[in-house]
Amino acid sequence: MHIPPLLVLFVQCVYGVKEHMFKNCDNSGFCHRNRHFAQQVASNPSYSPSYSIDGDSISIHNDSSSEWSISANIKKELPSESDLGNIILPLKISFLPKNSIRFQIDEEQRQSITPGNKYVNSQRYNGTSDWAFQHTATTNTWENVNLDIESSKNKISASYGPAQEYSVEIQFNPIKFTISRHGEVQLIANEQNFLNIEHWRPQAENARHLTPEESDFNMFHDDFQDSSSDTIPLGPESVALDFTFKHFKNVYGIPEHADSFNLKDTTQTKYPYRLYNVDIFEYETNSRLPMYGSIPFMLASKPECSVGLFWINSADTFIDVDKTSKGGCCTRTHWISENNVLDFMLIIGESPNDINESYGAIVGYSQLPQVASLGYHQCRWNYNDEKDVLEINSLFDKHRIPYDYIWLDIEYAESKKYFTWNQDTFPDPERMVKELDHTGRNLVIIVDPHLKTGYFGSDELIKRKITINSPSNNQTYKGHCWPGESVWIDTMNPSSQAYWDYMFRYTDDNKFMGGLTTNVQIWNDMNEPSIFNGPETTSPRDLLHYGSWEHRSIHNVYGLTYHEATYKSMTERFTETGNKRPFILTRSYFAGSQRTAAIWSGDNMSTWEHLKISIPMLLTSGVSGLPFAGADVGGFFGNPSKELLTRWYQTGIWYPFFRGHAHIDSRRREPWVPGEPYTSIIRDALQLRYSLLPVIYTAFHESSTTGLPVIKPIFYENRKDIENFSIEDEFFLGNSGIFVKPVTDEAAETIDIYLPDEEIYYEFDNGVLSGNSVHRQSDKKSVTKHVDINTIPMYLKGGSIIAKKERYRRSSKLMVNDPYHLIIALDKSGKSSGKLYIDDGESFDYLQGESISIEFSATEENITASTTSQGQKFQNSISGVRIEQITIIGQDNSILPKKFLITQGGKKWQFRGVTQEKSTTIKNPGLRVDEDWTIEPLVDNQVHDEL
Ligand code: NBV
Repeated sequence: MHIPPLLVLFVQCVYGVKEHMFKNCDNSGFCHRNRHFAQQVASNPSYSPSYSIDGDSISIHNDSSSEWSISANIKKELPSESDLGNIILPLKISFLPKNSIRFQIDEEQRQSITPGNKYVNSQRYNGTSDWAFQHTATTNTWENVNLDIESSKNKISASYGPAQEYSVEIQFNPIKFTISRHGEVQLIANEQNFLNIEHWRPQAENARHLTPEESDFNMFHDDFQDSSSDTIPLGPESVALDFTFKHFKNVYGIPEHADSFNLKDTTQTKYPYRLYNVDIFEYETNSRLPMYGSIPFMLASKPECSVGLFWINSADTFIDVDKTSKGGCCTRTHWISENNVLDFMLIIGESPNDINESYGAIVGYSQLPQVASLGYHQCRWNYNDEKDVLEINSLFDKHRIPYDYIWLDIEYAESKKYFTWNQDTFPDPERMVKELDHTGRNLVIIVDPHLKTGYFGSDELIKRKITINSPSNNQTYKGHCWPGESVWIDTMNPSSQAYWDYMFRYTDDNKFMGGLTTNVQIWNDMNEPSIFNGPETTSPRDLLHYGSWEHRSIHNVYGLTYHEATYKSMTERFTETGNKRPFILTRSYFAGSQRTAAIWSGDNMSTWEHLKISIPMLLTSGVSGLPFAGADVGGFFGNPSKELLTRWYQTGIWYPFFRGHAHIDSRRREPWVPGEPYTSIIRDALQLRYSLLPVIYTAFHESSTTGLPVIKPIFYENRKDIENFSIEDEFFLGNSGIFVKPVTDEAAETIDIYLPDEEIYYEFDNGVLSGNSVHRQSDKKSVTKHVDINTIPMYLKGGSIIAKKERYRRSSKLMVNDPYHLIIALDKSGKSSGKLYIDDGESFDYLQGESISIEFSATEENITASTTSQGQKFQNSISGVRIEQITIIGQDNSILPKKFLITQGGKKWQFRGVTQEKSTTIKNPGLRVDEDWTIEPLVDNQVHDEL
């Protein structure tokens, strides 16, 4: 490939420090071969694909009215001179709930081959979906059954969806899968004929298997530095396919990368977006290098339609994005994975949230976290001992700063042997945890998957045969990590769970967490897995897992199997201690991780660029179905200036997962360390976060049922304006109407805020409505705001109603019975609406209906709250909770009522509000939160007869 010299320079600057550690497309065998193949195909107009669907092999299954699938064989023709015949690749197309179609392609001959290594499973791995899909979704149901299949000699087509608005066309030769809406093509698989499946062949016969378009680069060995010992026992196995997003200019997703929200063109670099979970500490920004987690899900959206693509593959994957097409024809993408079956899902809908909803119906929506885990988390590597922990705990109180969790990093354990305590520094963990419990605070302890050799933790793994193994003898693999020589638990092995459960048990005979109160949770780090002496900081690809699967096939999902095992063990633990929801933080993740864990963006740095990039990174995570995500506040490596630390807190309060963390060599930087005025500003920011916990929890509840991102990109709110699609430094908080643009520039004096639509936006000043409002001027879509170090640019969109809790408490647990302040922000036509979701915030009882959902609505006639609740237990427990204040804000007070008639629980009473220029406040209206109510405006001297 020819790269212009200027670009080489640019690429080298961007990829300075980390570049040499990780493969790029040029030096990765399977990526190089597939790009080469694609270039050959693209440059040869008379290319005739080797792949076609055998029309005679088609069968359509509709065993019951709700189960549909189509199966067929794809023939791969080998070069004519090779006399090897055809390779048969069975294809299955199934219709999944909510307008998703899944395509799976396997390789038939793998049933009968004998691999070079007798310990290796020679099939193509097809278990990725077993981990990624939520278990209830695997059944093949189709909701809008009106599937109308039409066949002809060269294609089958079917329409589906509400009112048959969607259709799929399966063309046999050349193969093409086309998805349309109202007859208009939206997404095409294999439009460019990049379909390529490297079938099994013995090394000695390789030449006879190659077509003229193929290259044999690194098929049976690996030239890349520390990968050269890879035995590659099954030779080349890659799968690749192109997808064209028709008339879509913008595509999003495929985390994790420290890059822009709207994905970039990658065709002129050797760095396609890469998904390969690695320990990339001190990572650089504006980079397509792989990071700790992988979600092979891409979203494309335009005003009239949205589509999603889920590439169900846990092997090393590169994705080329091509935005060079002329005239806005499309965004083209090329997906290349090292091995496994070729498996993907295409989703279609109107809005981006439709796509999240359909995708989540398959892989599961985000867990509903405990409220406490949405509070502030204070971490550092390390709080040294019990005294240190308890001192930090009381300093928060001294400075009147709320927090919920304090964290222990790897130094708590004796010689980094997880499941032990260093007796000198933590002689009595039970005492410490009880002390935290007094003020409703909690503890998180780190447990990594590498277990030091020579102690019970690892001995037992070896005895039970639940380790990751070496390919040479299928016995325990030993590598290096923090504790020195270590072994790794194989959480793909179902037998690992019982051992893991045992290690986290609550019972007193457990020396680690036995007897510790229920407010202890777990952090899973280094689970890519990170291996210091492994290639690319991770596991050799030919290590073996349960089922004789090579690590190569499951690499990107290993982290999920590990944190899921921890989640299950903690759930088990909590059944002994009272039905609490576990909170697990994981560094490595895959599609589906959202069901059981939160994530953070790993080892960032104390720089303004890292602060800035955290926003697009978290937006990306949210649109990819994993909203419970954060970044280390303050930056992990280095020492932030006081200004940077303050701005980071002001930004961090919007992270769905909000934790301050720091490297062992960095200076202490808890909120009181920078001193005044910074400490007060940070306190205000933290108190603002706590006051908004009801809004944040409501957003999480919505996310846990519909897949909506918790920090929501502005094109989810308004898709009419095309500019909204590339904004990556502003967002909404769920559907609440809270709209934010954090300040992420040093010494900023002004900030330009792009307004998403023509509605009124009411300004907050230090967390309190200021009475000012902004709206788009006809000639300009942005407004310029003056900022100082106190400013967090934040607005409430006209038409919204939110509920805050405004009293300072030491932790969220102590806020449970606090009253609410309702803010009603009228839109241009004098209306607004909003939601509040409440439950006990910590148990699973909400799944039995023990919760209250409240819909608020305001019109000229009245303001109403309408509550829905199935369970009585929770409702009784909050019957004493009141609304202590209602603020109604509008464009001017001429439309604001001043006197009201309130009705609740069969009683009526009158109330007078305090009116200012743009708002009316009703103080202590005496309303309960758990019952419906109505407030009607009265004209000034009107006395209501019924009273
Ligand atoms: O456990 C120590 C650190 C941890 O603080 C950090 O958050 C992780 O991302 N861990 C990585 C290992 C060492 C990193 C240099």
